Amino acid sequence: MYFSHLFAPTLREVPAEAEVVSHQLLVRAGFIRKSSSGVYTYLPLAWRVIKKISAIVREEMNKAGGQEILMPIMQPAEIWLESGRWQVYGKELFRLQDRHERDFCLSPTHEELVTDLVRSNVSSYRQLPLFLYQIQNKYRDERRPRFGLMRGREFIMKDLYSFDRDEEGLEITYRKMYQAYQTIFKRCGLDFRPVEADSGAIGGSVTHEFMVLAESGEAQIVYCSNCDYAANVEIAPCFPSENSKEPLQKREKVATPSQTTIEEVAGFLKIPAHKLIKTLFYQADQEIIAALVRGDRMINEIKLQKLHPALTLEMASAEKVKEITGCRPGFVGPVSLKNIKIYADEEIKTMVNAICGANEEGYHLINVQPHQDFDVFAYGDLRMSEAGEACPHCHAALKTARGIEVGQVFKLGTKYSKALGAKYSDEQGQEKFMVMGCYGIGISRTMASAVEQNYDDEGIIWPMAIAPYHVVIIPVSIKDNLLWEKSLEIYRALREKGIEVILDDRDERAGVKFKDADLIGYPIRLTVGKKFKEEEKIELKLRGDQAVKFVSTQEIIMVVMDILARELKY
Ligand code: 9G3
Repeated sequence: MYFSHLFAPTLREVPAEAEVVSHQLLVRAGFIRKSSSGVYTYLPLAWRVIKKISAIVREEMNKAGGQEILMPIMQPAEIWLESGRWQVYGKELFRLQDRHERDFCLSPTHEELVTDLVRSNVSSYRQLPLFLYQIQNKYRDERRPRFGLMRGREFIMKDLYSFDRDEEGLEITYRKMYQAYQTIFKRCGLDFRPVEADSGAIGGSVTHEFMVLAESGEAQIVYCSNCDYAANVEIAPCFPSENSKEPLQKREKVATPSQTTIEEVAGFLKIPAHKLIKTLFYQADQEIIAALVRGDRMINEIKLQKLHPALTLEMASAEKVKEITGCRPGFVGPVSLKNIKIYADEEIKTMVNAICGANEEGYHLINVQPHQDFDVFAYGDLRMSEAGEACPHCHAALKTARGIEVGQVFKLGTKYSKALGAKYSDEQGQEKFMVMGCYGIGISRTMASAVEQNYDDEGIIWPMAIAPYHVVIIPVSIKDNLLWEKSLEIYRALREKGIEVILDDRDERAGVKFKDADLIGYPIRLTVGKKFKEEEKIELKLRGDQAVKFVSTQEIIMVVMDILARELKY
C-alpha cells in the first residue's frame, strides 16, 4: 500500500477528552474516530489490527474445539425474563421495541441466547461437550463511557460458551480454555497475567481474569513474590493484623473543628491513622447500612456486597448520611447509631482506644472500645488487599500491580441451563442439566491495551503479531529517481514475499515521514537515503530500538524475513 492511498488521517492535536494513552494515540495516528460517546469507527489501520487479533483468537478457539457461529445483535426480552436478568440490569441494558411494541435488547452478552439455541437443538449426551463461539459487537450503556476503546458502549468481544455433561467435563473444558487464553495473549505479544477474580452478578463460582499489565490499568492485582498466586484485589483475602494491646482509657468527646478526612483528624489529634475507625454508609437496595474499616485501610465493596447481599450497593449520598446521623460524613461514627446494620472488618474487633466521628458536627470520640461501645451486626473481611499482605497460599509478601482486563473465563455451572431448561439425556436415559462455562475476550480492548503497554513519546510500538503493517519504506526524497526506484523495488520484492508493507510515497521532508512512521508504530522501518547512494545500503530500524543497522540491498529482503520469522513464531 502506498501511504498516500491509505486512509489514516493523522492529527497533531488530540481531543481533550482523551485521558489515556491508547485513546490519544489511536486517534492521533489515524486508527479510530468517535461516532458518538463510547462508539467508534475502526479506520483501516485499526481494522487490520482487529483482524489480526481475531485471527489469532479464531485459530486458538478452533484448536480447542470451538465452532464459530454468529448470533443476532438483537435479542428478544423473553429469554432475559426467563433467566431473570431483564430486571437485574437496569439502564446498562440497551432496550428497544419493534413496531408491535415487543421488547428487545441490544446484546451485552449471549448466555441467554446461546442457551436457548442449545436447549432446542441438543438433547443427547452424544452431542456433548459442545463449544460455540462468535466474534461480534456487544452493547452496554455504560454510565460513563471513558478511555476510548477501553470502556466503550459498543465493543468487539469473542465469547465462547461451553456445554458439558457434568462438572468433570466442565473442569477439563475450563482448563483447555485457560490454556488457549495463555497462548492467545502470548501470541499477541502482550505481557499479561491470569488472576483469580470475582464472578459478579453473572453467578457461578470459579473465574479468572486475564490482565495486561499496564500502569494505566483500572484493575489492581496482587501477586505473590514466591509462588504463582495472583488475584484481583477485589477478591484477594486479607488476614487481620493484630492491633496493639494497651490499657483501656475512658471515652471522651473532643473538638476537631473542620477536620473531616482521616489524614486531617489523625494529624490534628497527633495519632496514627490506624487508630481511627473509618465509617462508611451504603445504600444497599432499599436499606442503608454502615461499614467500618480501620482508618489506614480501604473498604472493598465487593466483599461488603458478599456479606450483605444486595442487587445494587452504592455509597449513600451526603444527605442520606445526615438524615441518619444528624451530621455530615466527616464526623460520623458507629457509637449510638440506631436501627442500622453495622458491618465491620475483622481488624475492628481487636481495636482499643479507637477514634471515630461523634455524629456531631465538629467532634470526634476518642478511646472508643469496639467490643463494648457499639453493636456490630457482622464482622468479616471487608478491606482491600495491599502490598506486603501475606500470600494466602504460601504467606510470602504480596506485591501489587495494575492491569487491564482483556479476558475472563467463568465456570457457570447450571445457572443458565436450569433457568432456561437446557437438558440432555445421559447414557441411562436420565434427563440432566447441561453444565456451562463462558469465556470472553475483549478484542477491541486488547488492541487498546497493546498500545497502553507499548508506546513511547513518539507513538505506538506494535508487537509484530498484531501490527497493522510489518514494514514501512521511506525514500528520503521521492524526487530523487535513484532513491525512488530502489524503494519501489524493495517494496515490490517484500510484497512478493507476502510481507505487509507501506511505501511512504509522499513528497514530504524525511523528518515528517519519520514522525508519522513512529506515530503509527510499524515494527520495521527501512530508509532509502544517503547510505544507499554512497554504499548501496539500506537503513533498518526497529521501532522498539534506538540503534539503526545498514544492510546491503542484496540482503535486505532476507534480513526482514528473518526478523518476521523470529518475531512471529510462538
Ligand atoms: C448485561 C449487561 C452488562 C453485563 C452483563 C449483562 C457483564 C454480563 C458479565 C459477562 C460474562 C461473560 C460471555 C463471555 C465471557 C464473559 N456485564 N456481564 O453478563 F445485561 Cl447490561 O458478560 N459473558
